Amino acid sequence: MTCKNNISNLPATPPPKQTIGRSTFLVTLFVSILIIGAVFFVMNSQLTQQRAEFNANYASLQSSKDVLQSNYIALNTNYTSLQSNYYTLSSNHAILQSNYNTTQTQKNALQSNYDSLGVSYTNLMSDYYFLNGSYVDTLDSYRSLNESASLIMNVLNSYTLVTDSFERTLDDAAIRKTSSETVAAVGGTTNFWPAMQKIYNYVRTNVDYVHDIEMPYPSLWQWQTFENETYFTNINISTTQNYIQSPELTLDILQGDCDDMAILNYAMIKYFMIYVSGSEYDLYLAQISFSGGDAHLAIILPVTGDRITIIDPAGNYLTESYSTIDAQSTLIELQAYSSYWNSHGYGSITSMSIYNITVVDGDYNTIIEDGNLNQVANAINNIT
Ligand SMILES: [Ca+2]
Repeated sequence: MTCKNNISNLPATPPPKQTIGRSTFLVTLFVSILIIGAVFFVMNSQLTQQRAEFNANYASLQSSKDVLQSNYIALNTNYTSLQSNYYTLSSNHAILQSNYNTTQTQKNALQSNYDSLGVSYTNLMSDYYFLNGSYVDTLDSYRSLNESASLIMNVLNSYTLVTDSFERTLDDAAIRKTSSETVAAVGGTTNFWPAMQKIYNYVRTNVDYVHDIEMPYPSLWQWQTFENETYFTNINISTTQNYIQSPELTLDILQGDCDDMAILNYAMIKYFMIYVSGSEYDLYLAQISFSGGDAHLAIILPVTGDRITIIDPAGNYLTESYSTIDAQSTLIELQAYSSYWNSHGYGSITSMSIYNITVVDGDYNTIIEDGNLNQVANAINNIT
């Protein structure tokens, strides 16, 4: 207002410069407004666009944030689970470590024991080989000793038991040692019956009856079986007044008892059969028991027709007819023989065992064992 008043006071011709300035100002103002408006529009548009982009970015970020949040929760859950598992595994690890340590300690102790046992095993094996060597040597010695003991028992039995003596007294070598006496006894005859008579007479004439001496014999023994071998133990040696002489010894000393005279007579008959006449026949040795308790040995010659000849040089008995050797019916002759002994105070014959010796090796067959007279007669007759 102050200005308007100043202008009205000025000269009528205003300077042109003042009119141009207002229009210009208005135009400028208008243009400015336009420009400002345009700029504002442009800026507003840009702001709107940026805001939309921002909103879009914000939504995207929000979405990403939600995803991350979800992942975070899942990861956290996994983490918690893993943490729990870790604690469990850690606990198990501690237990296993403890067990491992304990086991390791035990393993070390066992290893120590194993090493110690290994040393003991080596020492024991060494001892075992040594002892086994000693055992084998000892067993060999014991086996040898047992064989010697068995041999000694067999030898003693061969001197005291009639049947055990046959391999020593009546094998081929034993009977051939009677050759000169047999040949001398039979006096050149090869006739069987006269030869039997002459041999009997020779023994009767030349051999004196004497009682046996006492001999040791294995009266009792035990045995054990070890590794399929039998070992004698606890052998008890007793003595008995019985001694089975070889024919050679009886001819040498010209004395003996019933078994020595019967065995010599048997050997001489067998020598005659085999080496003089050339015809060998069966010939038995009879072991006899009397009711009075004594025992005896005699020869029985089986003859065809169920007959026998009893040859008993010690008993002074020969089966005869008219004072000449002969054969008689088996049972009748056995009964006569039993009566003969009964009449001499020995009692009747209660049992007889009959043996047929194989001269080749001294082995023998048992015709009958401990039979009475009837059984013995039947056994002999069944063979002849
Ligand atoms: Ca004798």
